[in-house]
Amino acid sequence: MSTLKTVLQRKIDEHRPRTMKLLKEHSDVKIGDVTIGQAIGGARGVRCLVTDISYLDPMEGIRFRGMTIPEVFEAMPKAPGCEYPSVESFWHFMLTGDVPTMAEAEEVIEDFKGRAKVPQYVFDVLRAMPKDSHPMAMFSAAITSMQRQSIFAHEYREGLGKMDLWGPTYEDACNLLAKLPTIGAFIYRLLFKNGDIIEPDPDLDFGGNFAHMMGIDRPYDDVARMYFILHSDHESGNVSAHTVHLVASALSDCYYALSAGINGLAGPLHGLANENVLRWTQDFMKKLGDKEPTHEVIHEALWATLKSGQVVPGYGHAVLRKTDPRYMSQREFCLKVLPDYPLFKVINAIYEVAPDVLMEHGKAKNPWPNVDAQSGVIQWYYGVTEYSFYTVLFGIGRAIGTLANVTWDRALGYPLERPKSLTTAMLEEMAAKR
Ligand code: CMX
Repeated sequence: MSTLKTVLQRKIDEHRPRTMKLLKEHSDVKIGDVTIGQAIGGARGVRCLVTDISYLDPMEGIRFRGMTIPEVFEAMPKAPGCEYPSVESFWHFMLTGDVPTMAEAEEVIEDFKGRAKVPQYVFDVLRAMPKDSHPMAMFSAAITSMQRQSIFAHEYREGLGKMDLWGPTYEDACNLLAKLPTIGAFIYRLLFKNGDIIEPDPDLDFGGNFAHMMGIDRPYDDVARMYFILHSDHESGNVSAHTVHLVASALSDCYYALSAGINGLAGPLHGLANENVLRWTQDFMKKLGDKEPTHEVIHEALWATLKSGQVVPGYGHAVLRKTDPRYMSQREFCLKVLPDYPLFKVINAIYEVAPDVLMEHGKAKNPWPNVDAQSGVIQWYYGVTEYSFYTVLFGIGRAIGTLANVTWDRALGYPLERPKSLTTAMLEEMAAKR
């Protein structure tokens, strides 16, 4: 067994009694109430999910396994010449909560290399899809098409016991995750580079190989590592993470569960917002022509969007109540690498104007930018100007967190998710009684 799987086994053995004790001795302890507003309003703030992999504080933002984003980037081992840690080392960290040594990180990198080969039929499926298919539809289809390879589905059919199901889940998660850079880059080059596919380089890590297959030079490998890690997880209630958890709770395997989550990520209120930020900004710049993107014209354009009934993409959040630290992390990257890039200047000017406009508008509970407001400009700078591809990048990252969660869901024997619904008449009756 690999070092990672051995450490994971030990962590699972240590953790199981904690969950069992909570279930057996404290099942009836209340952790919240649910109001009619929450039942109709998308279950905002309802505490009914458990994960130890990440936690989102409304004011502080995300912590992965208890660490802030800067702490993660600082602590994780990095290959010589790289400023960001490998995705593989982060995978080790997300699964176990332990910062891996360089040797442990290297072992996961080698392990992933052995799992990365994408079967030919996946490429055939992608080639058979119409060229105007959205990259997210293609990404989801590619993942679903590989379901036949699920070790979990096979071992479940063979009668593997409930508490052993995490083993094949882990195998599926690693097998699937390791293939995603090749699938993502294939979709990109098939749709946008005349099908001129670049073969993977078996010597490279997850991020390095992705950059290579995209056909983009260094430091895009580091950009890819940063991007995938930043987008990996945002606790469990967001649409993509919750969908993966929900679907996997039916003991659907990682392939079914992740493709379902990818479909949720493709919504404009969720991951697709990063595509829409660039679409909005490019439209704005086109209309602007030679004019300066002054605060006044940005103010006007934002109000035009709001008055047309649309949301300002990249701003607001269901949980966060301050600027997203994932936004800040990417902004710091931009300030260091591309401070004078015109598109960054516009994105920055929007940041200076949009929160006030949204506050004046008076609807959004959080007027501050989220991760999606800042990610596209970095891609654009490195030549990835086809913004319909951006959410695939988000999806590759999101797979890290959601697949780690599904592995733990099976390790702790979490049951089928099945909240209860009520009718409108029942709510009316309850409201009349108060
Ligand atoms: N522009 C305009 N209106 C906004 C807004 C924005 N950026 N953010 C919120 N609002 C509006 C909502 O549409 C809602 O209006 P109605 O009462 O008319 O329905 C009102 O403000 C209250 O919403 P909220 O409680 O502040 O936010 P929600 O939890 O309902 O929604 C989110 C959160 C992210 C969907 C919303 O802020 C939004 O639509 N933002 C723009 C899209 C976006 O950037 N999504 C990406 C989020 C991060 C991610 O998942 O990738």
